[in-house]
Amino acid sequence: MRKHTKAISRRKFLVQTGGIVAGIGLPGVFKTLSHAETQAIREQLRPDGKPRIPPGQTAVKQIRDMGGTPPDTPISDWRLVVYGDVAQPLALSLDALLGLGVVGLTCDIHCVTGWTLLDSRWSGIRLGTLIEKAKPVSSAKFVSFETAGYSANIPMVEAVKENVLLAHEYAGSPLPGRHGFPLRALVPDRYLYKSTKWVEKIKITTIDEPGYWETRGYSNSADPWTEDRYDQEYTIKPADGEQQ
Ligand SMILES: Nc1nc2c(c(=O)[nH]1)N[C@H]1C(S)=C(S)[C@@H](COP(=O)(O)O)O[C@H]1N2
Ligand SMILES: [Mo]
Repeated sequence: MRKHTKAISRRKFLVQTGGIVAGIGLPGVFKTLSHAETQAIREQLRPDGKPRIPPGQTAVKQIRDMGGTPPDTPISDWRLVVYGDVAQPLALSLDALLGLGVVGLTCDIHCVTGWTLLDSRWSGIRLGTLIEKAKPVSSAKFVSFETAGYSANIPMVEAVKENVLLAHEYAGSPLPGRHGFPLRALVPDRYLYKSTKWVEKIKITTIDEPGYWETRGYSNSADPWTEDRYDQEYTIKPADGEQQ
């Protein structure tokens, strides 16, 4: 595990974040699949042999709006900036970005608060395509997705996977504002806090830079199949049942 442990008091932590409950997962009523539907899907495996529904997750029928605050950039000024340890920094309009080649993707998504949405439909450009264009230096091993007040980081090996997108459409329509219009990161095989909404900058680095939740007690790796939800070295752990 990484050494980004911060020793802050639980009280300060809760004051800073509004509490994990209100911060990362807004509680609320949401429709889950029926018991029979869930049982059937629990037997399904992905092509890589992992279960469709990762341990500790419940399948839901609809994407949940998990909140967050969009930046106030006017859409006419919007550019996606790619910077950091790259030979070719980029600043692309949405049209220029989409000109790199839009692909569709149907995937399952997993929120650390416990919901999984199966077969969600997205389109966008592959992050790998963009990274290639920016020509990272050979020692660049990490990618951060940044927007005002939020960021998330993933390793380069994950970033270049085929199912990692910068998505501009959800379920056949432009992203709704609350889900990241005009563009969000989509990293289906990590807990969804890695998938920065309203992404404006992609930073490519040689040293890992833990993002918003990664510096507030959540796992840096965020692997749903090992239930890697919390940073084991973090000094403050949420009590059982506190998430949700
Ligand atoms: N900019 C930004 N992106 C964000 C967040 C946020 O608060 N701000 N929340 C993250 C978390 S914790 C989750 S679960 C997903 C939720 O995405 P959704 O609201 O589209 O379901 O967005 C992620 N991306
Ligand atoms: Mo989340």
